[in-house]
Amino acid sequence: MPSWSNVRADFPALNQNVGGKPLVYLDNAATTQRPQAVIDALDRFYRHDNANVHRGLHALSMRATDAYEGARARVAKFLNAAAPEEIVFTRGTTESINLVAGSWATANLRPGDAILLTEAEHHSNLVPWQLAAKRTGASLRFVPVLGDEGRLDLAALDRLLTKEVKLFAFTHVSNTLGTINPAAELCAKARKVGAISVVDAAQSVGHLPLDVRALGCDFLAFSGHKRGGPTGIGGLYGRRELLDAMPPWQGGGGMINHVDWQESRWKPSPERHEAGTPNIADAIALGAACDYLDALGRDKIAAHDRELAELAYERLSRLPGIRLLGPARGRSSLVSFAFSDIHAHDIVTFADEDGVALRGGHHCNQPLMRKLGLTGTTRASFYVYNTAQEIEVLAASLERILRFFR
Ligand code: C6P
Repeated sequence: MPSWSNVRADFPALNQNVGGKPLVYLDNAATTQRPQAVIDALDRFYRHDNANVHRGLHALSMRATDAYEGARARVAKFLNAAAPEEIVFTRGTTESINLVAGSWATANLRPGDAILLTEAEHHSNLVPWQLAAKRTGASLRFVPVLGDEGRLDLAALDRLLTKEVKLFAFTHVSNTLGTINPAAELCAKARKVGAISVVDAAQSVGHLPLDVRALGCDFLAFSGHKRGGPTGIGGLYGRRELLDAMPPWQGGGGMINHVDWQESRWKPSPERHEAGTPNIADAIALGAACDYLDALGRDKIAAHDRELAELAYERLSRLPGIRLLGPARGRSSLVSFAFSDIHAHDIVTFADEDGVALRGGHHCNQPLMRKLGLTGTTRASFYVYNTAQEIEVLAASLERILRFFR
């Protein structure tokens, strides 16, 4: 049973030195570390239960199928979906958004329709819609973000959300600004004009308590690896009637009821959208990550994240010449900043000498960076195992870097 008092001990990769210094891992928005419970779930599956799912009648295949479908039910419970069938396993957020863009958007959008996005979207929630717009003749609209605080311009949103808008896709938490968008309010606004809502929850699932029915979203995309789960697994939550009405976006084994030479008929969701052998072991380990996070307590995780991010924002604001992005308070678990005289890649390289792992660059938000007049930022992002003391190590490292460059 995990507990906050020894949470770091649950994550083996944290227990190492980098360049002779204890590792301070602050690149959690890119990917978190995995707890032993997740590593054990992978190991157990491959040692004891490894077989393909939904196809075999032998003992191992039945055990693998039960564990895989059990993981789907576990993820559904984690998100408070109405049924396990509302969860489609995918490679992650990017693939989930591409699934909706490739299937729902292709089937439903026409010339004259509009797709509404925000200016703070990750490329994974922008490029698939650009492709869908090209295919269907729909246009793209963008809700502006206001200044460095990065909050959405809700007055502009009300003007942009006209009846032509058939789909509103937005990020719950910005991976560059740390802004938390009012997701339930945005979904309600979309519903009012009859638009489908798609929430990019890459940076919120496993950080904020999240309930898809309370949010009132139609689709929600997430990744396992940003919340203690394995890479290569994530999911798409979709309302069941939408998923069942959508055409398949990929064809292959496992998703059909009947195949003939010229035509085939599809299974209902979720199988319809999971062609081919799925990522069985990682889905099962994702279920183990849900158990781990629930045992820690999701309200407590959110409070811990927020406390560290606000502490970091306050501590770093004392560094001369720093430009901090995103709101000072009520922010998500990351702090993003820039210095006009030092490139983000130099900061990340020098911080690495102090054992501090950061990320520098455009964070897959190129248009937003251009709007902010930046080429990139440096980002420190936190998770359950990070501490206030590590923020002091980060601040000391940045002070050393400033002294070196100035
Ligand atoms: N952001 C970051 O360092 P995937 O790669 O499919 O797991 O997640 C894509 C994605 C989508 N939306 C948001 C808001 C994201 O932050 C990400 C991933 C990483 O910020 C890698 S660029």
